[in-house]
Amino acid sequence: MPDVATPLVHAATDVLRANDRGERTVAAPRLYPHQWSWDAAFVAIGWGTVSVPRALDELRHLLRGQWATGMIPQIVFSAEPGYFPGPDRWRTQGLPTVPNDVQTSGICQPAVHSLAVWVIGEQARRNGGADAEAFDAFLADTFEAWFRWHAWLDDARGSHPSGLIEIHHPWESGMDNSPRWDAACARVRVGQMAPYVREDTKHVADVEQRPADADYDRYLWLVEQLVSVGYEDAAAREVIDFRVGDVFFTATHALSAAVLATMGDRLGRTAQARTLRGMAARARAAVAATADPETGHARDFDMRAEEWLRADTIGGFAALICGAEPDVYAALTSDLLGPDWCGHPRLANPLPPTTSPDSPAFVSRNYWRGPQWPVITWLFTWALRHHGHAEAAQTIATAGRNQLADGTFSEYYDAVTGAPLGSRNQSWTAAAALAWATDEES
Ligand code: 2M8
Repeated sequence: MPDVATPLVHAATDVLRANDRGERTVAAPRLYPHQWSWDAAFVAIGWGTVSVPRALDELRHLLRGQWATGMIPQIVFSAEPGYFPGPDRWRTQGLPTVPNDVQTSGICQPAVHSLAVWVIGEQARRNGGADAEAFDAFLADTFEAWFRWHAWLDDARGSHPSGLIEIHHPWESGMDNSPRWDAACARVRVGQMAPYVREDTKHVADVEQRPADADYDRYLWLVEQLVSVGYEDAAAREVIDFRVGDVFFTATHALSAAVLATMGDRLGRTAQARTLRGMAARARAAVAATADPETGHARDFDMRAEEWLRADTIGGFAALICGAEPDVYAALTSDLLGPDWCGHPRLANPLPPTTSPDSPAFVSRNYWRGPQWPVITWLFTWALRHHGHAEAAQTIATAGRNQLADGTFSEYYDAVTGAPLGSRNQSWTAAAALAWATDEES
């Protein structure tokens, strides 16, 4: 627990406790009643500031859903109702690679898990005693599982000559309806499929905050395409309409594989650590190679159309997550803090918007098309500090904490008005508040 238990820390802890279902935390109380992959990683970081054993349980529960391939699925389902699409739409059960005692979706999300293990490990080390012991035992037990996750990404999703990790669904990016995917989504040809009813729009005040129905048609159609090949990796690469090299995902894989390598060395797993460092280096080089010659910002690559995807989004700053040459890193940091991004005069809070306010695709209140997401802000502050830019990290972290002072722990915030949007009491938003409080101590 942070030494200075501020009202914000108390309130954030209460959110996690209310969303706690024993060994897993719902991503949000009504909108997302299951365990999401990258949410669980951030949530575990938040729990780590409250209880290291509880943080480790969160990650262990997520790993119950890991496929035999090594993939960590986007959702580990619970029996709670109210979310669509559920297991009956994903139809993963009974497949040879899928665990038979847990229901999961059939895609993945950004690989921030080993980063979470690292952050929790640092907390455990600071706490010492039983927490340090529990962490060491956890790492020895689960190292192989995290290794297999990165190895699967590198192998099944990293074979394109660009070296970028490919995704087969916008949901795999975690930034579902980001303008990053507009051009690639426009190429998805929706075919015949069973009708469906959305649940998400029943849980938000205004449907304009969520993806459009046309987006959902594509999302569901891509699921059909994956079902048609039994989620087999090589076949999926052939049939899927949406096949994109995701630069932000690639950056999270690079960062996580690098910190997992360091933990592997400590465990004496030197050969695996070397392999992980190789993966991290390849992924980092792939991110660097995407830099737009004009702006220096990272780009995604459409592997179907074989063309770069240009969109002025937070994805452009992917290299800040995985690291880059010092001059490149410094230039990107200054851009992020400058008048086109955090310092843009239209913004209510000087924080990274998910899309540039100057982009024609910017919508200040629509999901990943403009709003600020506290958990993404936290990730950037952690990475900036990790890569030696503590001052920039502190500047953004201070603004990030101010944004959370409204106490709603919202999923995202209107970039222009500052209004809270999406779900209230979103677990990973509470986790970001807790992580910031502890970052200041470390
Ligand atoms: C959002 O995505 C889910 C699908 O995965 C949805 O809209 O139903 C995204 O913000 C994603 O990044 C996040 O992990 C998930 C749960 O918070 O919600």
